[in-house]
Amino acid sequence: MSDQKANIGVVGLAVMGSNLARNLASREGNTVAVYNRTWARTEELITEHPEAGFIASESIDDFVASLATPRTAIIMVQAGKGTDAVISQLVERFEPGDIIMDGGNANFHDTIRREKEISPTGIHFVGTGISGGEEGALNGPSIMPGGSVESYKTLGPILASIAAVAEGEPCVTHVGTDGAGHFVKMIHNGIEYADMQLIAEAYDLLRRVGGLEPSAIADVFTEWNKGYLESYLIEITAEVLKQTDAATGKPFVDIVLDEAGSKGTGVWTVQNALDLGVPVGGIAEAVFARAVSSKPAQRAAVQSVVTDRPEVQGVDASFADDVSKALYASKVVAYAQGFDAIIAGAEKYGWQIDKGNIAKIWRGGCIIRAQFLNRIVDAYAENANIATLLEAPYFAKAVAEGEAAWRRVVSTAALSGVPVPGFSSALSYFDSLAQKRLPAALVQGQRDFFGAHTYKRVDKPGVFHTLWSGDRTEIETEPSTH
Ligand code: NBP
Repeated sequence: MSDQKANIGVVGLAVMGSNLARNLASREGNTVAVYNRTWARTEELITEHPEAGFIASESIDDFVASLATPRTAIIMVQAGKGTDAVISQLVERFEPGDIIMDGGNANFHDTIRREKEISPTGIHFVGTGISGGEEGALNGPSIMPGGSVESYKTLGPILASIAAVAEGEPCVTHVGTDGAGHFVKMIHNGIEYADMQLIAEAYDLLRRVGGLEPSAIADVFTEWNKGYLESYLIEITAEVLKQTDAATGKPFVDIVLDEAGSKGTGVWTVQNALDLGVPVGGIAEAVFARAVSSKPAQRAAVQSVVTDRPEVQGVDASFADDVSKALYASKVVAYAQGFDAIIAGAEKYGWQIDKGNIAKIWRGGCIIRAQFLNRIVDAYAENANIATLLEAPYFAKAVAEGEAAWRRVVSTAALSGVPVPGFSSALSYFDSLAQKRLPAALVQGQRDFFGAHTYKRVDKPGVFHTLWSGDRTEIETEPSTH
């Protein structure tokens, strides 16, 4: 082993780790140590990329010895047990002041637990969300580090050197302490689910109701990508729709089995939002839409009994424009809900999260990168304490201008039998917030009737119960605890 020491190390050299290691090595001033449990992977990386000048080790001891102190190592291994195994190997060998960063897709609850376990040793543990897939890892991801403020002093400049750059700014910020980075990455993925589902619904409407072929829809999306809907997801959707299957000559989208998979971060978002009591219907509908698509037996069963489908409604040339407005308004709702979840998570777990900075670091490198995020940056810069993004003047105006189109699209879809769970749940959410009175009053009455759950009145303070099984008079009482 040479005497040269590395300022940063990477453990785990599958696709993400090796790309991140190459990205690090390509930046001025970095010397990168690499280690993988199975040597063959390390050997392949150093053979294929001699230009990176990696310091490679076959053993974890040599890897640790190859790091300059204070040591900084990034773990990029399979989330869960693999991460725990590598952490304990490093903790055994590291010293107070050293930094262990987990850049995998950890559940933020695990990150909080790990940080708690490691912090008494004086070693900094930094859970970091990294978005952008393998391409991002190599050329510049969006990076969401948690952990201590102190560790960010060392890690920040290193991460800034490899992050994507959007409008001159690196897409990295210290999100908050312990699990904040992985939490925000989770919400990012949840929003990504919603965004993808809404775009898929727009495609379905343009095809079934608008009567356009996939190649023509690709042109519509390419056009949309020049305006307010500009985003990476719209751009790649046009590319997918343009694709022709070489084997059959059919549009690619027609030869793909229509059962969408998921890796779980969307589910985590919804589970945690439920725990936090935050309505994230747009994200939940996107997760459920994938689940519905992956139920072939139920789909076939219903198709066998429902043979008479509604007639598709006639639409005019303005339909595509209506769909673009409905898509935009629904997208505003999905992002508003995602940021609500961030605010609620920050409150529950004690994180100081700058919402504008989160929108900023999503502008490059990650899957939801879009011009749109600048409007969120502006909204929080104008007033960081808005109750919802739907209140921000820019979004309020955009939604108001698209509202009639949004309603036309959702009603046309319903009458035509085209499922639009994303569009319609977003509209219902908007209407729920916009409506002065909600039928929640009746729900409270029902709860009080069967469970004495009590209710409050609109005209005076206090908590009340009606003696439903008695003489139905009202009594003032304590709030129900059951
Ligand atoms: P994988 O998630 O496929 O994991 C493979 C790596 O984990 C290999 O280096 C493997 O070593 C190592 N590993 C395992 Br498995 N168990 C281990 C253990 N007990 N001890 C030590 N090493 C172990 O790799 P990946 O697809 O490159 O992803 C790495 C991380 O990045 C994951 O957490 C993943 O969820 C995340 N990820 C993020 C994105 C994104 O867009 N942000 C995309 C893809 C993945 P071996 O070679 O010896 O088997």
